Amino acid sequence: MNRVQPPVALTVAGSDSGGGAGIQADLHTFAAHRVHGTSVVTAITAQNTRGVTAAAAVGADLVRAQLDAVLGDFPVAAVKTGMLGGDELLALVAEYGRADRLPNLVVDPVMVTTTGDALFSGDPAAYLAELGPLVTLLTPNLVEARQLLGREIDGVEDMREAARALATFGPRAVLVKGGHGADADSADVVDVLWCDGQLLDLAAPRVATRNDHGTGCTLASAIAARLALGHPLPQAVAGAKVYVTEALKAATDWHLGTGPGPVHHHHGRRSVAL
Ligand code: PXL
Repeated sequence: MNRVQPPVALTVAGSDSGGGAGIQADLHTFAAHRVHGTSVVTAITAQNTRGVTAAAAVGADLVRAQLDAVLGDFPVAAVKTGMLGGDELLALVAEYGRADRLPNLVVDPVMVTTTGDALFSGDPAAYLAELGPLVTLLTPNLVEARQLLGREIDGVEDMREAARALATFGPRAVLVKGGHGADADSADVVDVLWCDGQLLDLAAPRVATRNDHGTGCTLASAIAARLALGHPLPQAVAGAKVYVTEALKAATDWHLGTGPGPVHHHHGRRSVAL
């Protein structure tokens, strides 16, 4: 029996009613890491594997109240942000960051779903201006990195350049993810990590699956969970990538909806009901 209490992580993100992305993916991921998950809900999406049919932002006052409730009581060791919806909640999160209340801050700059639905209505440049210096790790995919920088990014050398450019806005580290890249036929997916002035290419085998809904949320929250557990940043990123690859592999045969379904967050573990 493990009687040691778990570290605490916080996700600030939107709800995905289909349970594959957003808050639900983050809490699954924290639980798989044996980290206690707390959550601040920023938006509610009506969503399944086929797409988003409705969405509403949670008001800034209620988001503030959730942040105060969690941060005023729990020893939060790491924070992940996902869907912030627009400029107002972005500014609110930045306010808590500037007050030093968001340790080990992993920011997934969520802009659109993989099904093409917009999840951020604000100015992409505001992400860097507001949050840049407060961020431990920024995790844009190629689409988000293009929007943040306002230019095309093609190929790994360009991703390295983009990571360097994003790092000038002040984060300790930037992970530019190549998973949705044009080079979909290559055997490996290459992400580029800029960390403490060094560039690293991180390759992982490409998993042939249609069930990739929520992989970005899952990766960012796995990194936050590992930071909460005390892993150094580069190791947290590398370990989280292995976790996501295994979660993708374990769900390849799932048909939980007719569109791209969730990954298997609890792969490798027997049900507690067995
Ligand atoms: O993966 C981006 C994302 C973030 N947050 C919510 C989502 C999605 C993608 O579907 O639904 C709530």
